Amino acid sequence: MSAARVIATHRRLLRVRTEDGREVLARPSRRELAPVCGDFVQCEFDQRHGELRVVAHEPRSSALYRTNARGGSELLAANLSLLLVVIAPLPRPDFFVVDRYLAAARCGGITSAIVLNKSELPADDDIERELAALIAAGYRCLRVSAHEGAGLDELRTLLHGQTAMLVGQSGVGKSSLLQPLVPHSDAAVGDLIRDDEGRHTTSTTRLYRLPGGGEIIDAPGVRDFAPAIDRLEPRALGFVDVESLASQCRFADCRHLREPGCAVRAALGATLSARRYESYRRLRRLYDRLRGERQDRGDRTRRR
Ligand SMILES: Nc1nc2c(ncn2[C@@H]2O[C@H](COP(=O)(O)OP(=O)(O)O)[C@@H](O)[C@H]2O)c(=O)[nH]1
Ligand SMILES: [Mg+2]
Ligand SMILES: [Zn+2]
Repeated sequence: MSAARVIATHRRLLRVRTEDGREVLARPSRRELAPVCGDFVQCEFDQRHGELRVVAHEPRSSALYRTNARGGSELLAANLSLLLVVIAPLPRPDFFVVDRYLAAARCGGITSAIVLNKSELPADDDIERELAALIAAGYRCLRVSAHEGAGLDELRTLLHGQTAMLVGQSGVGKSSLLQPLVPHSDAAVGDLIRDDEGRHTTSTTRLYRLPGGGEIIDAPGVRDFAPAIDRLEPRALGFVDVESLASQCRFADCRHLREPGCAVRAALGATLSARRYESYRRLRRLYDRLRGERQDRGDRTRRR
């Protein structure tokens, strides 16, 4: 048995870095085992197939989960210390997606920050207003330009010693940011392959070592993102600004919707941005709906 690190995944196919520094292909040994990028794993050599088999993974210090198309929880990456949510003036940011990434990070034990790339392009007032709201909520925001190099030293300093992951909509420049950060990375900018559903995506999630110490994971771009609901802390769903107000609500189980004596609603428009609250409400609705559906499924299974 030998130790390794999962550095890339493409469905069930894995690339791992072994202790002697080789990068080799591997597959999980059993169906139930689904290692992800960032996982520390134990491997065995399968003589019959001439391939490495991952037989177990170490406990995860943090984890980023999403809700998949079937409403289930799906692990995207493990052992991250920093989630960088990348946006750009173009394509236009969807701040509801940004909020949901920040919530997933919060509930997964991962620090997060916002990176505005293509900062040499003008950002309109809407974008500036939303960034100001996120900074007020306590998030750090870096302005960088992969093309012109602005802000990259600050980004390098932030990344030092971290295991970070770049997430965000396709086209914001995640892969472009990798190139100055990881010299000789084979990060393919605009490297498009067709996935099973015929959509264009970058092929894999991949972990790179940073020259100054630390690691960075590039993930395929997404159009939408929702955190896994069973990973969300029920009181504030990972919204840090809601969380800091929730202790003052009259009821301990306040959902911050229509309950009397709600400190979150009382702060609306003052210390809590109306859009952040709307974003919280949408996630709350999804949370209640998916939990309801699970309850129904559970009831049906029990009746059988
Ligand atoms: N103007 C400008 N364009 C950029 C910058 N960074 C990346 N791009 C462009 O944005 C497009 C998408 O970049 P890519 O790195 O593939 O984005 P990803 O989908 O987030 O990985 C490419 O055409 C890049 O050349 C930047 O700092 N400024
Ligand atoms: Mg990319
Ligand atoms: Zn409340």
